[in-house]
Amino acid sequence: MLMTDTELRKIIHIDMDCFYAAIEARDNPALRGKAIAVGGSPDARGVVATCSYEARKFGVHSAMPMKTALRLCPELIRVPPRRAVYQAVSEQIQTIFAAYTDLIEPLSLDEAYLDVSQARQHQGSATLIAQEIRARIWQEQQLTASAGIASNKFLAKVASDWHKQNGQFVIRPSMIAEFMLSLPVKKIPGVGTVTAERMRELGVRTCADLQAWSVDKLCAEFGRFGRRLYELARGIDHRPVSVDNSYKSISVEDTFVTDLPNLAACYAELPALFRALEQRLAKAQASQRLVPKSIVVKIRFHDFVLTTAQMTSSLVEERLFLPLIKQAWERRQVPVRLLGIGVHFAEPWRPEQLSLGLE
Ligand code: DCP
Ligand code: MG
Repeated sequence: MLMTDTELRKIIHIDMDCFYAAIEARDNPALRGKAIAVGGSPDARGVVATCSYEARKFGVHSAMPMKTALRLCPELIRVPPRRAVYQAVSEQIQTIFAAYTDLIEPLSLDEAYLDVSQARQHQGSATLIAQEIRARIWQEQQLTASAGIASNKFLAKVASDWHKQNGQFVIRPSMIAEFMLSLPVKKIPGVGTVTAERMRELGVRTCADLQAWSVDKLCAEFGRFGRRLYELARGIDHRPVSVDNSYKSISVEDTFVTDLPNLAACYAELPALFRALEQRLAKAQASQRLVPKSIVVKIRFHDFVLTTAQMTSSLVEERLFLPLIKQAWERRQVPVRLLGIGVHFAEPWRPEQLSLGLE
């Protein structure tokens, strides 16, 4: 049988349940069954990296300021992150995956796509392979994972969320057409809050609603993303499981027709640059989780001398670039012909993750 038809692929998406929080509860029995949040201190404007399901009931969620989390859930127990431990667990889990396939695409420390189309175990049954992987994660790490199984990455990821936690769900090719009808558009990668809201205004809530639109109409409304939306709304996704498609960094820059004479002029260019950077980030983040590691400013002075300034940061905020611009400009204090800003990302499955500043 020819395996060139992408519909025949077998993709598993594995996602650990409450990853950091589950590890903390595993290692400290006193935390089990409690509302806990892993993250930085509320006094240091820390944020929640993740929290237990008990805490989620109170509305606590990832990326929320710890202060807000404690207000919503006064009994919340805060646990500082232990990144080296999470990294080590992640590496252990990767070795389990590697027993089944070489085609592994990690999305973060706790999440990966596996293409098991060629796997030999269990007569190639992706369902049984996923079950065994989850059982081995439990045996070796006493942690639970959820899995989604489908013929492409989009559906596998949707499926892994379906029976969370400690569950798995298969979307068979014969189920796709019906499954898509009721799927909310928010589940489509690349459809964020803003696009979903715009779709809602246009009367589109589910993929069935979107299916009623022609390619032309989709492109007229959503630009180049329209073509992809046409496919995704039908559960079609040809993206391969790629072993390393990670963004190392994203940056934007502008060369000015007239040189920027001073620091204030450089500051004045920041809002436009930052908007462009945000757009690039949003696009990239539609396909993978990117964890910012540091932010950087690049300045080329009128005489073409280049300088950069960077700092460790897991946040990408406009105001954070101001001191970097200052630092870079003050080295020469002459007019500027090019100004750029950017973000470097941690590679979640490599040791650099250890330097990730969550606090
Ligand atoms: N993480 C983080 N900051 C975020 C989101 C996540 O540091 N804004 C970290 C902590 C999580 C881990 O990444 O434990 C995995 O993220 P998930 O989104 O998969 O969340 P969980 O695994 O915690 O929960 P779930 O059971 O919903 O997968
Ligand atoms: Mg997870």
